[in-house]
Amino acid sequence: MAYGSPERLEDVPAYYADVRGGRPIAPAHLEDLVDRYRRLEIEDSNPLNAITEATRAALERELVLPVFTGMKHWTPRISDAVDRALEAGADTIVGLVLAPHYSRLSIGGYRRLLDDALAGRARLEFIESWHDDPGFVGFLADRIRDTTAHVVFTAHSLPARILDEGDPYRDQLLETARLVATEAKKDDWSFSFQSESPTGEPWLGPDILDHLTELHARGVRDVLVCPVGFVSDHLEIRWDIDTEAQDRARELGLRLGRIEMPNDDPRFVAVLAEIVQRALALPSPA
Ligand code: FEC
Repeated sequence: MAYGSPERLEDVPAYYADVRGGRPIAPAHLEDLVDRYRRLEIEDSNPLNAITEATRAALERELVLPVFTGMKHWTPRISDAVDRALEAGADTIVGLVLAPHYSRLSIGGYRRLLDDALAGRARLEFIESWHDDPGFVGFLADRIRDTTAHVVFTAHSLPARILDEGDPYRDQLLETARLVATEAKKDDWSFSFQSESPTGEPWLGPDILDHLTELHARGVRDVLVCPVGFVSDHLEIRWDIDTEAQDRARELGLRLGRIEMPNDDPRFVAVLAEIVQRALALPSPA
């Protein structure tokens, strides 16, 4: 399962309505979102959904099991994936989200959609989180191992109220960052959030834009961003990091690089396959 992205520019209003779950949308926020997608050149087709499809197809080859894509906020929907799996004769379904950290607001939402669609028609093995999976940690550690820059690990922010609810999201993110830095033998690192939405309530911080300013004030001049809460190139990477954070770094006189995202890298697909095999209690693929 993946977040999903509008297929064409004209889909953005319906997509945003889905993300908002029926709550009102300020026209200025919609205009701003359309503008961000326009600048990513998704006029007639969206390369971001194509990455999810490439990852699905590679995982299917690696597992030698049928793999179906279900999107949280676009098509094919999670319910479409369930229908297709049942039509194909599945009696057990593994639910894997292409996001490693559990929050009730994020993975919990995928799970609710999957449970509702499945309605008990097959056994469900749902993977709640894979933030400390050794293969994933090793994969990211290799992405930062050779850098001499200060590494900033990032993930999507969420409303700060999740902390009062005992949500494990922030702790899991910091755990991934710590494990990756330890494995790569990097002491010079920090963590910040990105992609906060204008919902009118406080979100988890620090936000990466403020964090870059603070790092600059501390004398840091070279930064490598390592997003740990996302696994592919999408709006939040291509816009929030490659455009907005890059602009801020330029203003500050900071060098800012970013790791290549896992996408459908065969080694990353092998990591996903192992996670699925473990959920099924089957031997790892050769
Ligand atoms: O490439 C794309 O087209 C989609 C990129 C995309 C990803 C993504 C991942 C996460 N989100 C999470 C939480 C929230 C919460 C809200 C929210 C809003 C948006 C909007 C867009 C958007 N998100 Fe997203 N998110 C992506 C895109 N997200 C677009 C709406 C406009 C905006 O605010 O910029 C607030 C909803 C509300 O208004 O009530 C909360 C979390 C993740 C990481 C986990 C995952 O991937 O599922 C958490 C990718």
